[in-house]
Amino acid sequence: MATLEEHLTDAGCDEKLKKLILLLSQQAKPIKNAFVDKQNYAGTKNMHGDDQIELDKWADELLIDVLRKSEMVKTIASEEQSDIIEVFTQDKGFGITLDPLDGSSLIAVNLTVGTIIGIYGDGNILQKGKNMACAMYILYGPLTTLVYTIKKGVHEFVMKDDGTFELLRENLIMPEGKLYSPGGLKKDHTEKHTKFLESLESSGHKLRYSGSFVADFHQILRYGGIFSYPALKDKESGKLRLLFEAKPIGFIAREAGGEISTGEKDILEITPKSIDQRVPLYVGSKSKIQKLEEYMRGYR
Ligand code: P6P
Repeated sequence: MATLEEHLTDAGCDEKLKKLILLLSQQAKPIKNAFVDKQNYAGTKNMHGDDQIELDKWADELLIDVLRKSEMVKTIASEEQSDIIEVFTQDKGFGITLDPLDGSSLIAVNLTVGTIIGIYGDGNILQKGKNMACAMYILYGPLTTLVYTIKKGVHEFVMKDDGTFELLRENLIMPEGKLYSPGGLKKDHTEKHTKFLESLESSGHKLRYSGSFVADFHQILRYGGIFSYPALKDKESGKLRLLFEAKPIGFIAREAGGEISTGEKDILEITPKSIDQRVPLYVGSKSKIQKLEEYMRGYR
């Protein structure tokens, strides 16, 4: 089966972008190897108020370091950093958004977590998600896998012992499906969201929720359905981050025939106002998102 490098070459991927994607993929093995002895809480919080484990910080530093040294990157924003990092040696280059270890608290209970990456060709990470050059994620689960798109389909690879990636599935298309992932506490759900979830249950949808967005999304990508982390009664922007989670995952969802929405509008059309911006988020099968938006817009 094709390697990630062969697949990118066959897809006609821009040489520098290919080099960058491969460089990022090569960090999967060292990050996975660090799982065993870096899972204690570091006693610090990130800008979003999330408690950091040692691995959050270690993976973040590793990725930022290799990106700085790559001489291909102008701008880096990470969920674990409070400010945008301008790589001053570069007057042009790619912009990168990182969620180094989404769902990291689940490592302690041996559940799947992942690295979510967005890549912007002109270095501007504060533009609409639809303009991305690439979105990818690495899942550290029973297998270590990598999913990427450069708007030429969505493709999945599995990591081999030597840390290289081999094609597992090509041109993934999100099925209609019948899974749903209901983020947030029920007591904090708005009435209209509660009624939406009830409609999914009454139409036979099955609940699947792990607490790692990237892992829960991957299940929706493969089996179909809808993931939600909605506006809450006390947090109208919900919990998930526009830059680090919503835009890259939405870019992949769209390319696989799915959609991503705030419930009212397309998240890939939102121009971020700040790097810590949160958005209410529904991502899943196109028809489900379309029905959801009609329902939410018409709700009285
Ligand atoms: P809750 C992980 O911390 C995360 O950012 C997402 O990966 C996940 O979907 C969500 O938060 C889980 O939040 O409130 O269910 O713990």
